[in-house]
Amino acid sequence: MKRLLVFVLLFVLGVAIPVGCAANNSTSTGGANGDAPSVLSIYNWSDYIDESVITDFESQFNATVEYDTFDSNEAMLAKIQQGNPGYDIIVPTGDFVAGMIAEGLLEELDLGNIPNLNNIAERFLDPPFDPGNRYSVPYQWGTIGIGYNTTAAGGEITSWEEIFDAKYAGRVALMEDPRAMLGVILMTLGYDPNTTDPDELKAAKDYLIEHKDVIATFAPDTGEDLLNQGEVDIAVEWNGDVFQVMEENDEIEYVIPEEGTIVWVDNLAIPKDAPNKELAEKFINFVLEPEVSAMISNYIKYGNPNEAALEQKLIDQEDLDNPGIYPPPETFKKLKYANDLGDDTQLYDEVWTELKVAVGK
Ligand code: N2P
Repeated sequence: MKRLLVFVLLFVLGVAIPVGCAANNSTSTGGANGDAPSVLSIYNWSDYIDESVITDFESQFNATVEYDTFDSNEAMLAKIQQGNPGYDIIVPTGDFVAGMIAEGLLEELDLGNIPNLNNIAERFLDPPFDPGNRYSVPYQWGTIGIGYNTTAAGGEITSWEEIFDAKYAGRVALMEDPRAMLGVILMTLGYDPNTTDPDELKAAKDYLIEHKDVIATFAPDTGEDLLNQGEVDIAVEWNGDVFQVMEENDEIEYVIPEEGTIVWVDNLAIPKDAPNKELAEKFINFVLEPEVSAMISNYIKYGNPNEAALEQKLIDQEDLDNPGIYPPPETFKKLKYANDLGDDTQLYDEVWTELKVAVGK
C-alpha cells in the first residue's frame, strides 16, 4: 500500500515538474537566464472578478495566480508609491491612471501583445487620462449611487438629499472615498465635482457636518455588506457591489439619484517593476476576450466596455436592461467623471480629513 502511495506521489511530481518548467519557459520575461516564474500577481478591488476567470487563465497559460485586493485607489496608490511589492496587474480608476503615469508608476504596454484591445468600444478607447492607451486598458465601468433598504425607506429614494433626512439617524453608510463622496455632495449643491474652489469644497464639507447624525460610518468598499446585514438602511456604494447583494436580498434597491452622480472607468495596468510583464500582457489580452470580459461583468454586475461582448450578446439581457448598470441617455447626461486634479487633489484630502475629525466616525 505504502509503495503504491510513493509511486503515485512520484508519478504526480514527475508530471507536475515538466509542466511547471514548460510554463516558466513560455512566460519568460526575457531575463538573462530566461527562467522567470510563471506566477502572475494581481492586485484588484474586492468583489471585482469571477474567480473562474482566474482558474481558466491558470490552466490555459500554465500559470499560477496570486491574488490580493484593495478597497480604494488611495490604498493601492500608497502601496505602489512605496515601491511595487511584486504585483504584475493593478486596476486603477481613470483619474488615478493619469496621476500614476505622471509619477512614472506604470509600465508602458506593448499593445502588439494586446490585439484584443480592438474589442473595446470606441468611446472607451484613447481616454483623456491615458491618450493612446499607452499604459492602461478599460476593465469595467460604473457609477456611485444609493443602495437602500426599501422597507426601511418606506418607498423609493430618488435624490441624494433624501438620504440625509433626520429619520435615518445613524443608519447611513457613506463611502470612504474623498473624491467620490465629496463629488456627489458638490453635485447636490449644484457645483462641479472637479472644482478646486475652496469655498465650494467647504460648502460640501459643511453640508456633511450639518447632517452628521445620519452617518453610521465611512465604509471602505463594504457598504453593501452593512446594508445586506441590516446594519444600515442606506449605503452609498459602487453600483455592481449593490447589485451583487441584491441577488440574495429582495429588500435592497439601487438608484442613481436625480442630481446625477460620478461615473468612472477602471483599468488594467502594469505597475512599474512588475516581475512578469509578459504574462501580465497575456492576462490583459485574455480579459479582453469577449467571453471572458462578459463572464466578469455577468458575475460582478458592472458595466462592460467590450463592444464585441455586447455584439455577440454575451452580456446578460437582464443587466443590459438595468438602468442602474446601463443608464439610459437622459440619466447618462447627468453623470460626471472625476478628473485627475494633480496637486489639487490635496484640497480634497485636506477637506476630507477635517470632515472626518468633525464627524468623529
Ligand atoms: C468593487 C469596487 C468597484 C470599483 N468592489 C470602483 N472603482
